[in-house]
Amino acid sequence: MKHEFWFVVGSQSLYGPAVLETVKSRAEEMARELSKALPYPLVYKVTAKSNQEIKEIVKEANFRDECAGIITWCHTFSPSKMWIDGLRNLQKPWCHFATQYNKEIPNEEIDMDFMNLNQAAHGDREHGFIGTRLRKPRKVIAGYWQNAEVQKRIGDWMKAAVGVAVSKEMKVMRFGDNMREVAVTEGDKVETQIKLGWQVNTWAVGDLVKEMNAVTEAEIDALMAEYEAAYEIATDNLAAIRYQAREEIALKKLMDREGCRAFSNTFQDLYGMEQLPGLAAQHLMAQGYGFGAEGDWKVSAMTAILKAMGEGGNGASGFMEDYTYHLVEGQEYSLGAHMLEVCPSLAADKPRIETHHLGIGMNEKDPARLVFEGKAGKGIVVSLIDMGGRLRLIVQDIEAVKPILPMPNLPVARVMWRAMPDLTTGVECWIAAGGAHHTVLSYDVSAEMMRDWARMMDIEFVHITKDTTPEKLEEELLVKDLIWKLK
Ligand SMILES: [Mn+2]
Repeated sequence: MKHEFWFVVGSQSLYGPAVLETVKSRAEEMARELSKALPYPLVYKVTAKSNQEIKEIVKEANFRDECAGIITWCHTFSPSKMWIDGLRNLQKPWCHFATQYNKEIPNEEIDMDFMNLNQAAHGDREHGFIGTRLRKPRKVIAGYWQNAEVQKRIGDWMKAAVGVAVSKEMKVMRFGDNMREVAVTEGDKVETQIKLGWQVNTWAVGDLVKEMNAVTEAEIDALMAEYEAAYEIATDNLAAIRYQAREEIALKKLMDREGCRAFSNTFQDLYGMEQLPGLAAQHLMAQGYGFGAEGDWKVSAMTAILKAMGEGGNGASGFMEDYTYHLVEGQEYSLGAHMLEVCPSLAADKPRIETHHLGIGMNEKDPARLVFEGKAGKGIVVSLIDMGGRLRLIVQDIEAVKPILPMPNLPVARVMWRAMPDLTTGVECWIAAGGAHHTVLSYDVSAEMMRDWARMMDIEFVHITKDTTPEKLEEELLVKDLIWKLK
């Protein structure tokens, strides 16, 4: 799907054709220039002057799949009663860009004609009022349209809006149910489909085994060549790697056939399989598929959504799990890893393929997996939980470091980070908010993008930052619990 955004510029007929012609040509120029700086094209659509024009463009925006959202701006004044019908019916993400064509007030040139043409300062206030009065979720970005930081913020909002489009089309393929007795990986799939659009359905492990048996040696040879190019083979057990290739090919075929871009499985249900998919799941994640272990379909879909939002970014997003802490004073860190399945897009260096014994689950033979250290840098961890009747998205700012210990006997990929505001306060806040042990860790999707995404999806958002205190958070959670019950 090629995504684009539509530029809808507000005005009114009062000004006469000459002014409207200027507005149109400037809006076209701005859309053209902005498209060069933004991650997705901004297409100028209309200078809206009437209720009918606005209704028509909104109808089209709702209907066209390629339209991932609209950006509105009022070059002149644009009376807001004529926006009511359109905005009430708008089903796509909306950004109100409060900007103006000119950067400076021209000292000599400014007169009443200039004032009538360049009225964004009051046009955008009228426009903002109706958005607020309608309680319509939208992003407001103010600033000069040629400013790089402003353009970056619009670009980030676009990525969040693409996350909305991807969410609405999300299909998750499940093999096996949730790990027995685990609570946080559960959730109301019907409510989630209503709210986020996700289609979460199950396929028999036997279907996967059947597909694996149909994979040819030639197909495996081709994927082995890909592995050899991308990773360092650090095991003599090539049969184990070939088995993972067989699993990956079968998983990919099944998902592509059904239009799924995420999957989950569980080590408690591997009938007919020799190895828990490790390398297979990791290499699929590297291609943009979402994954959640132990039946965690929520984290699986979120992984795919963050990967889509970060597309073109310089970092990465991947399925993660909080494993263990280093609690030495001054060196407090979380060690994140998983049994096998950590996405190599998080890797600082070329990952190694290793095979090791795995004692947990129905695993019969030593599974091949990628082992590496995660990158250093600022990032976030994200958890979506079901609060019973509603979803809560929790985002915590983190700072990843090069792991401070080599941990030579740890047979899995590892990422080490400090949660904000500090490790133990951060843990207190995370636990108070109900955040899961499974997360999506991202270096290139920001907390602001996740806030935008949550607003567009109309779900609760909790952000734990360097300034969060357990006391303030406790109050925030109490208030939000009440608000979301009233909603
Ligand atoms: Mn897990």
